[in-house]
Amino acid sequence: MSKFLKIGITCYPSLGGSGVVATELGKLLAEKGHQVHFITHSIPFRLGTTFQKNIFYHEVEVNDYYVFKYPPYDLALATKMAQVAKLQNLDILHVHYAVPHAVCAFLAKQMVGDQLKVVTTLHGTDITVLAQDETLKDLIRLAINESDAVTAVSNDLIRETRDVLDISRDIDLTYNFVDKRVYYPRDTTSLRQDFALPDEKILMHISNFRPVKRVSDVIDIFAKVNEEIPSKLLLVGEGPDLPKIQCIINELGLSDRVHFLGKQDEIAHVISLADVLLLPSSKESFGLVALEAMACGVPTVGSEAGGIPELVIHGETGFLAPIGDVAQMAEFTIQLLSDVALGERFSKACLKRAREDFCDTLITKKYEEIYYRVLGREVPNTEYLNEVCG
Ligand code: GMT
Repeated sequence: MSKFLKIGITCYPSLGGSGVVATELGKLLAEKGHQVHFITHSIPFRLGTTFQKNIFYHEVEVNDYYVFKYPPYDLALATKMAQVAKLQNLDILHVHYAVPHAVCAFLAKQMVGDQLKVVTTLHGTDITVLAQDETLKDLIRLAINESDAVTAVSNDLIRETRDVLDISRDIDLTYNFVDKRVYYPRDTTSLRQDFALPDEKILMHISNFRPVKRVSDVIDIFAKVNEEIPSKLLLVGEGPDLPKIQCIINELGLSDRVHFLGKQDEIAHVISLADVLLLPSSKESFGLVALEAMACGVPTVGSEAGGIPELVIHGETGFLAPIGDVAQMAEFTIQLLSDVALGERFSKACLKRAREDFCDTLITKKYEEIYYRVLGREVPNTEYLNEVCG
């Protein structure tokens, strides 16, 4: 029997950290020799379009026959999962985000048989928002209970899954990770002068500008910091709250101090420009962007929401305050920006923590161990599973 596995991956291909993590995981698994089949409605944006060894893409096409008021995407996905699983002899179907992916995987398994093992990774709002909705709750509970393994991206999300769905099954902890070959401090000497004067600091916020991100808190924090320390704010990303945020910035007379960068692909370059990342979310199961910043040596000032405290160590790699406490977050930011030695210490601690505790090699290995476990197979004792981080 081959030590390498055939793994199907379904995720949201075009948005969010869950799609990023799923795609990066698929790429790393393929590099290690596993065969990876992405089953999605479009090519995951982090995958690129050039041919990559061991990576395959299967597009979900939806039948929009005229009798349907809503084209049945979920059924098309479940059928495609089953077809790919049978045709390619998949060992594992790894689905990211419970709705609808874990439910579709459950259906696919009914069509294929128990030899196909389903691993579900919970990412955040699939539990903290959708599982609170009575129209979805029982379905999500079923999909989670019927998965062969369930993982979640923080201990806080594991706790909330158990509480909200009243389930007791094992859930593995699989933190988010970043590719260390991509996320490291970049030289921004020439780029920095496009955004800030030499004596100005750069604060940054990166998100999908949804209400849970509390972007208006970002502006309040920035306004307070800028009164004490000349600074610029770089806003990266787009989303429904962006127009409202633009109005607030204009009303506060801060428009000449804020740059809107829109969506950016080369996040490691962009994030390396920052002296501090602001993440004041009301919900955040992990906060991938804070890890991306950490891996580039940039500390985070943010809220204590969800899994953020598992990632950002208060007083070591950033500062955290209760959700909505913008005065405290501004004070912490001022402290960090005005004390050069403290900033350097935090930056070093960030690099060390990202490398040692959220290493791509380590987390990929953890997922592989889960795959072999649900298949009832020994983890192959080969060097490729024993690489060390650091
Ligand atoms: O849940 C969402 O709002 C979207 C989701 C996503 O697809 O990016 O974000 C969640 O998953 C990320 C990857 O695991 C986490 O880093 C984010 O913290 C989490 N977002 C929330 O919990 C709000």
